[in-house]
Amino acid sequence: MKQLKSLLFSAAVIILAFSCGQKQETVPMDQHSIIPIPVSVVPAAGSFTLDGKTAIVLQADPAQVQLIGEYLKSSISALTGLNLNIAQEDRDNAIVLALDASASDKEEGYRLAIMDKKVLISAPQPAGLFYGIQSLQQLIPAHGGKIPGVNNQFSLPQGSIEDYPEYGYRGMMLDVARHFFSVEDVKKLIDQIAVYKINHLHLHLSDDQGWRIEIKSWPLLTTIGGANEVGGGKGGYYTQDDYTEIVRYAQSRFITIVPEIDMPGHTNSALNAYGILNPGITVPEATAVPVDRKALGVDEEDPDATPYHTGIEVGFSTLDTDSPVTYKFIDDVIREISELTPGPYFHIGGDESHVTAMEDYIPFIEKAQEIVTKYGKKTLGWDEVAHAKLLPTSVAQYWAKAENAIMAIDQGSKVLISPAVKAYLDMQYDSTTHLGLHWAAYIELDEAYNWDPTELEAEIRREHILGVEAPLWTETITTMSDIEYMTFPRLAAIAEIAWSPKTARNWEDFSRRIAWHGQRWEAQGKNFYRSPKVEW
Ligand code: TNX
Repeated sequence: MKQLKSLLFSAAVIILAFSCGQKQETVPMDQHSIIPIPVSVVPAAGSFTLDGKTAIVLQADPAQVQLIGEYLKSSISALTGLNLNIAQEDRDNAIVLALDASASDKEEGYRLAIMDKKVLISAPQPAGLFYGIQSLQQLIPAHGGKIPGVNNQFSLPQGSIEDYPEYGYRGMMLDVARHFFSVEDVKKLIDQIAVYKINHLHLHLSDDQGWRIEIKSWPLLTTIGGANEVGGGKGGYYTQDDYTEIVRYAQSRFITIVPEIDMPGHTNSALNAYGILNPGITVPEATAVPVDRKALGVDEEDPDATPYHTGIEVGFSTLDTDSPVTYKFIDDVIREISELTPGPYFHIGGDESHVTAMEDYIPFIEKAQEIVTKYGKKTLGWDEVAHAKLLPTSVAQYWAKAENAIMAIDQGSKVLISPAVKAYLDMQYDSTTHLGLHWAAYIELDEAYNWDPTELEAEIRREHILGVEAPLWTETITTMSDIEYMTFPRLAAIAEIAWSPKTARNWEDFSRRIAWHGQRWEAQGKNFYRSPKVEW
């Protein structure tokens, strides 16, 4: 009996030891997997133990940081299963979020110190706290799902990080016009890109195939123009309330929404709705589909309106640049969207207007720019807009032609760097990729990583560059899972180019760090491309 008791006792001891007794190995801070790589990481010996008793302490006006504290709480809960309390008083075993002007002289900078009994994230602005949280989350050795932590304790390496971004504009673009994506999908994407300190989401809200945002003064844009997509599906659109919800959600993740209405080309979805805007363009016959206005609840026929474009050919449409109605139309559209948009930019597109004569294109862009200015926004446009006289506050988005980007610079404008051959997320990874296009290039992960905005052209120098953006065009992309597959891992590479100093970047090290992210994505059920260049 005694023997049996002692046997049971030892068994219990062993089970306890395995189930909750020991702590995990701590990976030292200099072997971290943080993406984008921070400016400076100084490891120290020892660890901090995150457990159910750890508190989140807010050392700032709650109005400014309460939501950030809650974001941290829910992120930690998703990763570890721990449910932390939020408190105001300082104490041991705490993650402290402190607004502190001396933490960094950079607007979006932050400091993260992990000590024996405390984690301190300090920053001059709430945005910096949010970025500090992103780095902290990438030091937590658990990915959610099946949690590897023992005894509900998670061991974080001691050390300190000082960090700030290279560029103030770190963006992604989602084309919701070729295929429409729901508010829920866009929110999910916002959460995914915020992890990589992306701070702008450009929404391509209109194109030949679909008009995706409600304009109250031109209601048929959505009833008719919204009811189509590539392949001829039913499309969809955001009500103004939906758009506002996206804007607010993005704000809570320190992401600015940049709305784009592409003009004067890429406008067939407006010409579907209002024949009065149509200068007499021809929709490619093979993919033209008549609009059944009755079926959409619109009684009047409009013989001047165009058929739907269900294909992916570009460059056949234009607004009538001579007609006063056109300017009334774009004034209304820019006004209504600007009123819903707190961010500083309105993107007027301006690309591939192949059927607009240059002598018409130039004054059109200049007028559109004036209207954007009238409604208090700065103009963004694809690089072709540099043919027009740009305001110094306007920004040209370099996607195709360096000479256009240089023309913009020569006029005193800044450029946003999105070269199709490096930064286009719709380009296939290689010839076997089942989604995407390859007109610009195949872009493997190392190709997406190994470049620098200042090394593309001698004339495009650091001081001319506003930032970097990775666009995802969606001719071939129809689901959230498709979005994830084309976006990850490449967006992480672009994010590192936009955030981290050139001197801190290195492909070998990135390929090691990204493998860790692959594990986290896998645990989170996120789709991504398992590049053969990485040992996942
Ligand atoms: C070019 S990039 C376009 C888009 C297409 C994209 C496909 C740009 C300004 N125009 O209309 O969707 O290629 O990669």
